[in-house]
Amino acid sequence: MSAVIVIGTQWGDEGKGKIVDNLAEKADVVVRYQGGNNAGHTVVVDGKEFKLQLLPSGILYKDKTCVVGNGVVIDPAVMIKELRTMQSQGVETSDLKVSNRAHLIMPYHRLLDEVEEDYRGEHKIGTTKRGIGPCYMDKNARSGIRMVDLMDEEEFAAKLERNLEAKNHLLQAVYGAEGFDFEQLRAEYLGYAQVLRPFVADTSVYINEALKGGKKVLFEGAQATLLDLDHGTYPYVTSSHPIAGGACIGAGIGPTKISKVIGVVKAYTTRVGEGPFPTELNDATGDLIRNRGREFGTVTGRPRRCGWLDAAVVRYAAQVSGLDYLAVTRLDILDGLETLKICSGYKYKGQLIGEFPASLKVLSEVEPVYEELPGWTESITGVRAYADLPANARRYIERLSEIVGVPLGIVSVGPARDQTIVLH
Ligand code: 2SA
Ligand code: GDP
Ligand code: MG
Repeated sequence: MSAVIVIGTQWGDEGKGKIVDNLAEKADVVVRYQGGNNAGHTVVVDGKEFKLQLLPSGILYKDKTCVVGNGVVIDPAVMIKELRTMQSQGVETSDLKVSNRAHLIMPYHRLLDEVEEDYRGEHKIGTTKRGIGPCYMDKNARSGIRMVDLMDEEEFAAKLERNLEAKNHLLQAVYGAEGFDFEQLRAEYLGYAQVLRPFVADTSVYINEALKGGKKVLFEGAQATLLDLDHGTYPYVTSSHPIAGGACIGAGIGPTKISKVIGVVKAYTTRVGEGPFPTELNDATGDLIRNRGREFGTVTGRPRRCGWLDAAVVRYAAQVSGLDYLAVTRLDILDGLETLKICSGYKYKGQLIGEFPASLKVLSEVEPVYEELPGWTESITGVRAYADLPANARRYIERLSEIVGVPLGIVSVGPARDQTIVLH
């Protein structure tokens, strides 16, 4: 391994944090490349639960350098709070590098996220309301404020003034909301600048030098394929690029440097927020999975929508990210279910369709084609070798691998570090 990307293959919360934590043991550098504090990664170490939003999961190791890349949008208040929380939990946080090219989430982004969601009414996206979308909008509109600007008092004040004029107008005139005070925001953010200054660096230079020096770099995706701005279920997506290609842009490395791409697959499917979900279960089985799996948003606490494993979704993820192998998580949550279903494809108006539909109208009308497989009765949380998994559990994930056309690499049977079976 020299440069490995870990991505989510479904709608997020597949357990990427746990898999990254597992792989990070052998890495030197762990990099976040997109998203912001809309992400929630829960990692369990020695029975202790750590919840990460902005910091890479590698932070939990003493000897890893963690990088927050240029593709991430940073709410400085959240980053500082997370650093302090980690420190209070005994985590060493000094070896962190934050890209000088990363964009800043401002309080007006958070407020815009709220008022824009309200304005969408029944067409709401179900965002996390952390200001993610409005921040990426400014980035794309070429009016955003970057970390490098925050490090320069004058530059920051000038950019804030210009932005605030436009944002206050938008908030007040269009949404009837209150605006923000320039002086107050300036002082607040300059306070953050002081705390973050030691971490700010040209992280693309750092990562490329690390790779040249033979270091192992792990790229940690947040959200997932079906939430990708281009390849997800648009417009019910996030505003960044969680797919493997996003790592090159969001970290500043060339595609020729990537050695492997790992797709994390939850053994069933979940989604938070709005948008079509063909294998969703609005019944007792869905409730059972939600309750047993404690499927509630890490950031917002929202109940996650639950459904059968959709291998058509994972096959699509393999297509757009070029997956080398699959890391299947949460297989233990399915313990004791008599029968399991895997969706192998979709029918639309009675016809089998090959490609993953771009049209949400089509996707919301497709009929999943299911294969039924027998479940297993025993608990698998104590299993540590692939051969010791019940035959039906193996059959279930091997069938997934067959449909997707990507080999299995890791099977996770619980949240703890040692509840991991490595096949590759
Ligand atoms: P946003 O806030 O603009 O990124 O929301 C746009 C869509 O992206 C979804 N989204 C997520 N889906 C799953 N997990 C996410 N992280 C948190 C978690 C979510 C939480 O780990 O549980 O706590 O609710 C995440 N972040 C964004 C979001 O639901 C919208 O559909
Ligand atoms: P992420 O956003 O992809 O990192 O996933 P989340 O952290 O939001 O959600 C995954 C949850 O599942 C976390 O609470 C993990 O601790 C937990 N988890 C990860 N792998 C397993 C597993 O194999 N079994 C069980 N029971 N829990 C797991
Ligand atoms: Mg999550």
